[in-house]
Amino acid sequence: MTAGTGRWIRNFVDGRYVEPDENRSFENIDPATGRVFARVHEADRELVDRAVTAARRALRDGWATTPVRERAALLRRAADRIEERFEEFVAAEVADTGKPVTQARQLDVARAPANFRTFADVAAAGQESFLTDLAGGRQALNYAVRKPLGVVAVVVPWNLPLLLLTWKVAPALACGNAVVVKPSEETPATASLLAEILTEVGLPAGVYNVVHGFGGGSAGEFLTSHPDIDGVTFTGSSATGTQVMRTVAPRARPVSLELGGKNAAVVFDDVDVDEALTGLTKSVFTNTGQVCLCTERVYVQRAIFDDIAQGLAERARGLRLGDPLDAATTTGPLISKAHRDKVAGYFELAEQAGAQVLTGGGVPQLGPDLAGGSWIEPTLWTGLANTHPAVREEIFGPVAALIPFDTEEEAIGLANDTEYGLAASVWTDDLRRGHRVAQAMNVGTAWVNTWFLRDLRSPFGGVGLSGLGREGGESSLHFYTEPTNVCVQL
Ligand code: NAD
Ligand code: 6OD
Repeated sequence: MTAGTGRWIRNFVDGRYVEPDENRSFENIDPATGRVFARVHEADRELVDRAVTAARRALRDGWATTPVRERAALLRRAADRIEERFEEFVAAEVADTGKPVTQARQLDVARAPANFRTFADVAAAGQESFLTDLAGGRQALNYAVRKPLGVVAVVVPWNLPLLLLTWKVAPALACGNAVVVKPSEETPATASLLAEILTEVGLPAGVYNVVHGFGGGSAGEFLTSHPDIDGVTFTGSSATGTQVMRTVAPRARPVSLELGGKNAAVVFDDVDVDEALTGLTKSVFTNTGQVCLCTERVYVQRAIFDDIAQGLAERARGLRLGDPLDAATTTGPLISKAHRDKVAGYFELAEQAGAQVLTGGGVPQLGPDLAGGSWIEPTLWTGLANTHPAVREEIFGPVAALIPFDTEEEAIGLANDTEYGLAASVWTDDLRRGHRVAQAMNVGTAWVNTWFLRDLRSPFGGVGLSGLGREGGESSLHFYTEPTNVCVQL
């Protein structure tokens, strides 16, 4: 380590870690303490170009035509190796994000091997084929041959770094693509660590590359504007996603966009209040509200509005903020001071509009060790109109507004009155109503009596400002391949 701050997080290009350049580097901050825990080498345009060139060469050298069973076997070995080095990934993820170690173990890192295994299985699926009836009783056989898309740019955010990275890298590799990955500047560690695993299990050089840096004017833009990429898969904010779409548009490359959300929970008065509160607590506060699927709008049928409002506030007060490495901690900090300023800005806006603050609304005092971290109190409001910015805009923090409703129709109208459309959850004991309301939600995923329950074979994505396209199961196979239809007259 030459920068005097602990260690380097390095780029990985063409099967090797790149020697870091101190003059082109930035700090990696632990958001729980505000302390620098590593330096990151920022890739310049030339290094991004080397990564794309290496990826192209690796495809030509045979990765694209490697039999799918060999690719799948390699992915399964990667899953095994991640499990063997599980605690290293947990430590890196916790240091990068400040998230509670229990969550990192149960959700973030656990999903990486699951992503690799799922897409190893899914990739072995067959090809589409069908017969066309022709005049005179003849027929034509049509079949589609799916080929790798090619060099895929993978750009991901900071909230679930390894989970979201492997959610894209696993299907891309399973389908025979080569990837250049641009992790978030806030959370670069696990993408670089994953390079070690993929090398150990025999992935050819150039198939997995990592370039670190920022967005505009840095590695993110250098990569997505590179003339030799064949597609971009992006997860992040709606504003950046639409910018990436513009960048890629002149070359008409496919994009998959998984963007922001302003997700609703709709709670009917037939529920078991205690069970609904357990689900709502999870959906509002998991990962300090920094999951694109988190609930920020809670619509509650009037008869149980007070019970849910008071009960949820009590659960929020029971959350334990503190040392991420303490197994009893439930809630970590926000990712950065800048993000905390943004969230706190909504606290002010809500209070100016006369919202009642059921709990929270400030910055907690957590003692000297954590004083430099970007902590914020879990916060709940009532009394806000559905038109207020805190109810319309994605905040991405541990916050929600509770709003009463009387009828099912009104609840559907309120929940769908948004530019976003990522996810919703419906809480009811009446299963017919559950199906009816879930199907009426204008979203990519609607849960009934649960939240963030994932079968990785199902299509995942959003509508409106929440994104474009679907990934997961066969949807991933479709995005990460290009079909050539062959038509043979019989
Ligand atoms: P962001 O859009 O700021 O950044 C995402 C990534 O894009 C980062 O790696 C960043 O460096 C890069 N980037 C920024 N500007 C770029 C540019 N001009 N060109 C190319 N790359 C660029 O998002 P964030 O703050 O890291 O993440 C939080 C957001 O992500 C929230 O809006 C959240 O809802 C969304 N998100 C969505 C999903 C989903 O599946 N729909 C999942 C997780 C997070
Ligand atoms: O579970 C997933 O596969 C997924 N893409 C989750 C996204 C979470 C957003 O923060």
